[in-house]
Amino acid sequence: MAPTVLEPVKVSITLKQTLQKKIEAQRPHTARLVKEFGKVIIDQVTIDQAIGGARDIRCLVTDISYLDPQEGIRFRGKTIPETFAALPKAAGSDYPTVESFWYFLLTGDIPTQEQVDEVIGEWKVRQDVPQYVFNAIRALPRDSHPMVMLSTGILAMQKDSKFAKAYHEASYNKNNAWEFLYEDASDLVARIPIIAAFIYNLKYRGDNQIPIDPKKDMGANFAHMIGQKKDYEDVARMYFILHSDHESGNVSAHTTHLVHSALSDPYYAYSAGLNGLAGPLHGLANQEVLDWTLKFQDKYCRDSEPTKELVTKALWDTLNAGHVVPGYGHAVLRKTDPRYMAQREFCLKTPGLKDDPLFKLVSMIFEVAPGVLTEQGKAKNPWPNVDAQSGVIQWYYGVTEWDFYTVLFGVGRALGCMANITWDRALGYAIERPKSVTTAMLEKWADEGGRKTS
Ligand code: NMX
Ligand code: MLT
Repeated sequence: MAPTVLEPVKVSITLKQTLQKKIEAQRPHTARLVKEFGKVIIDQVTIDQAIGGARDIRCLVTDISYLDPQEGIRFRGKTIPETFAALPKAAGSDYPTVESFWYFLLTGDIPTQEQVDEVIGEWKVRQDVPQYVFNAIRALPRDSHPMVMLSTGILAMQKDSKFAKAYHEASYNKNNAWEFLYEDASDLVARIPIIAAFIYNLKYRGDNQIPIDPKKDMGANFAHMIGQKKDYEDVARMYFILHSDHESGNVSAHTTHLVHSALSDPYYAYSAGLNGLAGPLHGLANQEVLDWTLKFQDKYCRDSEPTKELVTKALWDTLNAGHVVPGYGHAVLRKTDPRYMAQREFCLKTPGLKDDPLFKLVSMIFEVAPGVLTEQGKAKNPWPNVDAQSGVIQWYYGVTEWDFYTVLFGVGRALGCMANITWDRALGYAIERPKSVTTAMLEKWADEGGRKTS
């Protein structure tokens, strides 16, 4: 692909300088908490948590987003509608650019238009993906899952990691480590949509690659590069922002944080995070939802319209076969995911989409599934999550290759993961190393009525 280098936009204070000020202001808070209040108890651990996926144990710290079980996600203290309302919008659009959101995630500040333009320009310089990355992806069997291709592409870039190189140089220290991390993190978020578009075109458009449009922001350029029309630009912007971050404990964010905590660079760390996102209980659920819905149409509605009765039967058939209902339930949320609602509202306000048969079917599942899951009585949360609604939008706009949907999730999730590990380095977070115990120890503590701490 042709190199794209734009003249840098001049701003009085750059994103990196703003970030530096924020980091310097935050460091004393973290240092004081550890030094003066390090032994203050914030949680306790029970046997079912130790065996059951560390659910709800408070042992990660991030200021980038927080997930309340009832309310859902807040990015830097703002709900989804507040975030969309506050950020400067892309030209001619009701949605913010992804670049403005990146600025906000990293700093907590709402950027000015000038500051957004600086990031857009910076990403244009950073987004030239080395040819060896495309060669590595091209060398994979064409029927590899697109998540394998994305993870491989990200990992391939490791050889040019600025963080890994700096680590072995005399100038590297704990104080400035974040600056090298920031360089890799910014390169990675700028390049991942280009790699994703390359994979899409390689797999589904006969390797018909489309060059970067240097005049477009990230969301608009992604739409352009996968051969979509203008009306997909907001879909891309909304999708990437909504999927960016969900506090630190989810599998992709936690994996990225864990791997980076060994000072593995962002490429190693996010490639690993993507491998976690590719699991059917996590990000792959978005392709599973489409698969389930289309199979439902094929099996139950060949000669009839979908009805609530047929959906109910199909849901029970899924549960009775021992499978999960994809797109429903959550480890933390106990209400409908506001990311589901944001996408549903997008569908309802988009002429054509609101009357689309697949959207109507997804809405019918929304009416029926929570009751079925409640009646079954296993899932702690019977309500839909982000994945139950995202695929139908892609499908409507012609991105019908649903095994690509988790790649889209991975492009968005890079924003949150990269912002988080930039701050991990800024605040000097330690290598992660929880303690394990044996079953015999648990049985002893159970007999004793609890572990004796002395
Ligand atoms: N369909 C059927 N059973 C479910 C569902 C569901 N949608 N959700 C939870 N359960 C079951 C779960 O498998 C478990 O069964 P068992 O005791 O036999 O192991 C029981 O209910 C209790 O699970 P929870 O504590 O409610 O859920 P947990 O925190 O363990 O898991 C999920 C959370 C999201 C993994 C789970 O709800 C699920 O598998 N959902 C379907 C897959 C999905 O949509 N994943 C996407 C999540 C969002 N994302 O993008 O990452
Ligand atoms: C996510 O966005 O990561 C999912 O909703 C899963 C989670 O938060 O655990």
